[in-house]
Amino acid sequence: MTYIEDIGKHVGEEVTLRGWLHNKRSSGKLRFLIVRDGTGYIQAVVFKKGVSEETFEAATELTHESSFTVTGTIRADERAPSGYEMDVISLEPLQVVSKEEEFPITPKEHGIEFLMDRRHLWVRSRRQRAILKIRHEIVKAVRDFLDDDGFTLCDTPILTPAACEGTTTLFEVGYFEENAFLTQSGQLYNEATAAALGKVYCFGPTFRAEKSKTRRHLTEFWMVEPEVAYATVEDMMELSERFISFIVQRVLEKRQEELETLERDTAQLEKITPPFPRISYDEAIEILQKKGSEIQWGSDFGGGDETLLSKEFDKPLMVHRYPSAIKAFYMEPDPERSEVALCLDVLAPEGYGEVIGGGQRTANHDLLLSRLDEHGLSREVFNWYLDLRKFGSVPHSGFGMGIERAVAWICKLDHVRETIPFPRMLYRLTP
Ligand code: NSS
Repeated sequence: MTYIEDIGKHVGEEVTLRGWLHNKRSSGKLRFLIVRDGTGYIQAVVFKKGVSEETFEAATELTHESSFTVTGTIRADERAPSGYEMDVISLEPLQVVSKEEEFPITPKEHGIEFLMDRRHLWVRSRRQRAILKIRHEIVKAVRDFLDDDGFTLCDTPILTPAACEGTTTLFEVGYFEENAFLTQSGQLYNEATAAALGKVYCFGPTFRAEKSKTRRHLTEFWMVEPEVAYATVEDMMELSERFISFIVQRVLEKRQEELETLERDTAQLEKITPPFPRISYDEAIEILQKKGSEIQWGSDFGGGDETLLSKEFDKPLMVHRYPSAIKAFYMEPDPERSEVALCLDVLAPEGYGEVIGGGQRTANHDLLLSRLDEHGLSREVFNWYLDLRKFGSVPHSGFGMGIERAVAWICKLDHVRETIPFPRMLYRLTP
């Protein structure tokens, strides 16, 4: 079987491609078919005198997104966008899209809801394909980086009895006798496996019953979460900058063509190398107030504040030591200043905002117990988690990176809805 991505190895040979009609142009005795097979695009030229009557007729009748196989000889052509063209010998339609019900997505502008309703067909477009290829590259880079850095993948459960990131965004599941929810994060379980294996990560779908309808929020998203025993928040900053830089450089190396399809300014991405700027929450508040934001010390950043901050820097910005009061129950307080937590957020540049959230976890049993109480969380449900503070508790830290936020930034997309094959949002469950 021959795929378009390997076509350069077949110059001068007769090959058969199996694909779909991306586009067609006719001119007298010639039919120019743009064939796509998922791996690439190539122009196939049908010359009336070079083929049977049936093949010429089939090429003439072929409609947008019809499926077919086509056999021909491959020729190098400098003018062709892919560098190659096919001179068609024969063509066999498999399923021809009826002229009465044409493929709904055409080169003309469609509204976003129209496209989202047809996401199952929209994924075939050149632009969506480029985004999904880059998403795949990012996922692979994430795994390669962590695997080569000594991390062990430890999958964490999706069905859980407890909240990790606050009770306001929990998805309830009615099946078990006790309360059950879809996981918001694998972190709590990572903390257990980190005490067993040292450096671990989980990477799976996570769920937030977000009531917010923003360009950064999905209700179902994929998060990669490394967790390291004996690590501090400073270690996490160092890990974050190496991690993000590796991913961006890998995409630049492997996905030039797709970045070009998206017209991504790659000069911005080339700058993404360690070290990244680091500022405290206090300093961030000062910057924001100088920029005219109304924000006061003690408030969490809104999307607008994050955008303002991340536009100030051309590398990801690491903000550390937020007020404990606005962070999750498990955050370790700064021993020098107990009102702030040893946590970090990484804000992507070009206005993208938070891509990573994490920090150091409370190691002390009694402190953790009082935090659970303050947050109205059940001691019983967290019994096993408290155990980790009874049996060889150590300082430990980790973070989570949302894959869709990373894809949106690296591809420079307006909204996370295009970063995942089938997005789930407040008002979107289909297709
Ligand atoms: O809530 S986070 O800030 N942190 C955690 O869940 C920690 N328990 C992770 C950890 O330390 N192991 O979420 C982490 C990241 C955040 O920076 C975003 O990139 C992404 O997860 N995230 C989201 N992406 C898309 N949609 C939504 N709703 C969303 N929420 C978080």
